[in-house]
Amino acid sequence: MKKVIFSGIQPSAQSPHIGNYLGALRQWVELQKNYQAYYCVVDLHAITVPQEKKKLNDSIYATYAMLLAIGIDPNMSNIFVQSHVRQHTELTWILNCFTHLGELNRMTQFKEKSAKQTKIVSAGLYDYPVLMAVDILLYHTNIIPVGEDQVQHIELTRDIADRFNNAYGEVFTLPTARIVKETARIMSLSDPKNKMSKSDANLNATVFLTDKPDVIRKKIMSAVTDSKKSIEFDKKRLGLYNLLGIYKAVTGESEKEIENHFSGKGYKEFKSELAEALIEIIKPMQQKYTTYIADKTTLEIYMRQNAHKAAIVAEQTVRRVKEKLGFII
Ligand code: ATP
Ligand code: LTN
Repeated sequence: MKKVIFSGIQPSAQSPHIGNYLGALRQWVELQKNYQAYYCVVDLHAITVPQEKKKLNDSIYATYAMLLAIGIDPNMSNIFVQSHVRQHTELTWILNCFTHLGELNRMTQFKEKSAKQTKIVSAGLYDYPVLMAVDILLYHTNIIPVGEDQVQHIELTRDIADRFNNAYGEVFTLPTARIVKETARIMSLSDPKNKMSKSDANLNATVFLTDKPDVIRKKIMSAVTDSKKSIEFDKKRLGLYNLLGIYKAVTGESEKEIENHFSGKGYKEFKSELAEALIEIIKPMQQKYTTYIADKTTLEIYMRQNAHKAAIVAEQTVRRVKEKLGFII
């Protein structure tokens, strides 16, 4: 039996960005070959902060289409939309009752995201990690390929699962995060102290997989660096270090090779080569994306078929949990 992997992405923008891609999505494509994979467009997570109806609807299609375009195969992997599988909300209620307030209070993503909200902070944002735990636990997931920002949520998932198992017997599988260290945290181009994020208000901070070549060039050329000249991997030079990390991830070259290649050259040459390297890997994705997004009927067929299959597994888990609790099923 193949081991199970699960991962999710929020439809919180019109497209994933290169941080999502290098930190997580690129691994999704590789791992689907050897695992039973579930990949989820987590629309219920997206509404934990305010969303506009039309934009959200477009983003769900767009995110789904981009996952196909980067190489997720809907016949090999179960790629589905979270709200299409009702068991996610049902089990969230139950596991809320096995989660401590103190645990949710410690979540750094909640602290960061709630601080950014200008109007209200929803109970959904607070409860976000429990819904995420449910996503993972419903499918008996072994491995979760994610960026570094999600590690704390996965630790909480294990704690909730363990607590339930200890009280009622083995129901849940304890999952493990899978991180690719070098790309686990791609930083913002305009403020390299913060992670690159889909919902960053500053559009120059983020390279989206749908950005046209000229936009990519402009964003990379204006990325914040420093006043030094040499192109070297130096963790203290935050902006440059981030850009070099992206270059390394995209080209597959070693740090030594990269430093040699740019020795005696300056930021302008480095940045323009980085922009071209990015354009090169993004171009084929965009070509496929254009085809997928033009055919919403086919996207909906994939969504429905895969949600149906996911729901069968999810329902078995929910029934098991209810039975353990003493509910009449
Ligand atoms: P939002 O800004 O709406 O919170 P996000 O950009 O953080 O979105 P998610 O949809 O929350 O993106 O994350 C999808 C996947 O991408 C997750 O596995 C997450 O860990 C990973 N990821 C997100 N941002 C980065 C980043 N800057 N570097 C590496 N991985 C990232
Ligand atoms: N919270 C995640 C998205 C997400 C997820 C999941 C990731 C929702 N459910 C389950 C892995 C497993 C994020 O990237 N912000």
